[in-house]
Amino acid sequence: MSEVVSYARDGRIAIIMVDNPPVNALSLPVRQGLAQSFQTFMADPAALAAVLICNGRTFIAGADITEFDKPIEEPWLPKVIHQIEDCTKPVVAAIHGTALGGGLETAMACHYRVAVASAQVGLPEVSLGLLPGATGTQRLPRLAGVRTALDAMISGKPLSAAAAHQKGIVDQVIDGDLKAGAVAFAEELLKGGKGPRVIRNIKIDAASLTPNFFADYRKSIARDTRGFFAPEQIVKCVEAAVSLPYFDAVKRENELFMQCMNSSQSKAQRHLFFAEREVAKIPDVPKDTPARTIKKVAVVGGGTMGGGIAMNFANVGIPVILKEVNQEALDRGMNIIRSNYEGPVKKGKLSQAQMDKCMALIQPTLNYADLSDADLVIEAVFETMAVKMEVFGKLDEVCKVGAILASNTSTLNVDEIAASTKRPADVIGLHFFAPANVMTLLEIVRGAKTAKDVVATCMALAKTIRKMGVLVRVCFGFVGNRMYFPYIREAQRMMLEGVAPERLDRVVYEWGMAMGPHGVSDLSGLDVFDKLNKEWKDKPNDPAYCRMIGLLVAKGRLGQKSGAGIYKYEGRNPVPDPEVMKLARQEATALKIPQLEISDEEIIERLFIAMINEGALILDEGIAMRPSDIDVVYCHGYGMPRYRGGPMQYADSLGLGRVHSAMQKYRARYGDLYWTPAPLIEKLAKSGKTFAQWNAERG
Ligand code: T1G
Repeated sequence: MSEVVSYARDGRIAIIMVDNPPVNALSLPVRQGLAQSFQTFMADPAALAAVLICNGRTFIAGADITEFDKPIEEPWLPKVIHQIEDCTKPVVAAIHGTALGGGLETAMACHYRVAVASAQVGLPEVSLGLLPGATGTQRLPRLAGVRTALDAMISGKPLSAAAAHQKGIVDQVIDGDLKAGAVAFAEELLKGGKGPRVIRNIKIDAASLTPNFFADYRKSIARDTRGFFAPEQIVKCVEAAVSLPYFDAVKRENELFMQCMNSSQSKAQRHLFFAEREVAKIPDVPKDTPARTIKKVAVVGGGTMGGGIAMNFANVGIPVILKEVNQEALDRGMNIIRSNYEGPVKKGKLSQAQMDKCMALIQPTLNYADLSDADLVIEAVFETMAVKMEVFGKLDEVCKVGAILASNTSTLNVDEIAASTKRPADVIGLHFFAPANVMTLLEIVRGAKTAKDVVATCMALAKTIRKMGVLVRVCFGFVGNRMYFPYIREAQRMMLEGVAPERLDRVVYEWGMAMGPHGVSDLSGLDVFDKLNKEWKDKPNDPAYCRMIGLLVAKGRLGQKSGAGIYKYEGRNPVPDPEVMKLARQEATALKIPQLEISDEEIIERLFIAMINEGALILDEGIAMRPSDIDVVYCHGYGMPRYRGGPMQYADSLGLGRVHSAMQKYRARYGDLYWTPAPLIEKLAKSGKTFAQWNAERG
């Protein structure tokens, strides 16, 4: 018997148990063990039915994703799936935890499925750029219907046991002990003379589909799946399920699965899956570092950011005090929060009771004294060092010993802020991204003196408030914004060289970004960028640097908020403004900047290679711990599509040699100032290695 799959008998019921921590993934030993155990089951005359169950925290949570980057060894999962299904004695899957991907596919190979109420089932392969490649695209439509199956596979979202039962995926929800319940279910089958229910033999009722069902379905998912490869392959598999005999459709599924698996998109999305788990691992802060208890939070500053930040804590039941300087500002802050909750209530995504509960957890105040028992205080006031220093001086006076003092600054020096207090070890940066109650990224800025338990506390807190916490060090712009500056710089430069904003933004949108750089600049506010540029001590010595932003701000064109910026605005809709390119041409003449014919490829190259080079400098300086951390920052905070995997994964997909030669090409045209390759890029281009290989070798 294998170590990860055991065979035993409970009376006349065989118990086949998988025990492969942490999530019972279907690694090669598990597939071999299952094949062996079901052979034993069929050869065991005393076993009249079988229960497939898992030890540990969950039923099988899928194929072993770590196996995908090497040749998958036999027996492949579909073969084991059909061995289970072809058993002539009934097999019952007993589900707890999350039966996901290959786990649910294995459960659907079984003739029946029972689950505890807390269990979830799903086919999330699409989030890995894959499709359910072990007959899941054929079984789920047979069990739950075509529409439910498509929705589950395209969204990747799991269903609760109750929902799965209601849809016919699960046959019974078990109260009490799962194994006992599953054995009892199997006994009932035997008593009732019920044999195997072979899912593949269930006919899909194609007549129930409207003539344009698949065309309409494709339209309905187009916006949410823009640029992704796998979703269309899933729809094709379900079309095959409806129109082809089962094994022909399974063959089609396998062909499309291999296309997905070998795609750069899936490599990028699988990279992100592991990257999002790696971010929590801090080499010099062990996992068991004791965290401080955070029972009460205070937010100083009730503006858009402060209000959004406060909501994150109220949403998870943590009381928050919101402090402002005067009643008018405080009322405005509370109204921002109220309207942020009213939106989802109106859309039915939040109940009025839930909103009321969250609102009741946010206590407004004008007095610093009310912050004295807060465990964590987050400052979200005006982005100038003088104002922040004043706030931290007050916090130093009133906050209790052991309180964590955090700044939401997006660029200022957290070490300088810490130095203005008597407790620099308790000071950290918590950089939320607007809208703070929506964006999942949280840059956790570790100061030179920040205590390890403060780091551990904030990393754990990020998970609690459902944020992706990425630990970064102090520099101007930390990781995300610092890499965004050269990206904006190149977009601005190309405007002076004759590339209209609407064209550049369209090219970038088609590449996959949620919004082009000019649209983002207008959304964030050109004055915000202009102020940063003015405050930036080491600003490049280049008169053309973001010149158009400065000119437009001087004309009162601040972006969306003033009705005009790089674009004119009809409501929130950006409209190209010929005046802007006229101004750009005038400025280019004054600056002696030639108009250029710039291809779409050059637009993408200059924007993203400038960003990648800054990322390499950030790694050289130790501001980010790993290249994959940078990728998490960009896919959670800057609208980079998951199928690109992030800037550093994108660089790896291009090859660092190509990145390096692009840098040299632009260096020849523009000089060393912006286009000198980072030392790490020089090194990797020479060695032919990727950022990922370099990171793995560092250990
Ligand atoms: N393969 C390998 N390792 C996995 C894994 C998997 N499927 N799932 C999780 N891990 C590791 C993870 O990297 C982490 O490792 C540890 O387990 C705990 O995970 C053929 C092709 C199950 C909901 O997509 O969604 O089946 O960091 O931190 O928050 O059609 O893990 O500790 O070293 O996430 O409690 C489809 C992926 C695969 C499910 C648990 N299945 N996993 O969440 O723990 S493709 C999935 C999850 C497939 C078939 C197709 C979650 C979880 P480490 P964790 P968690």
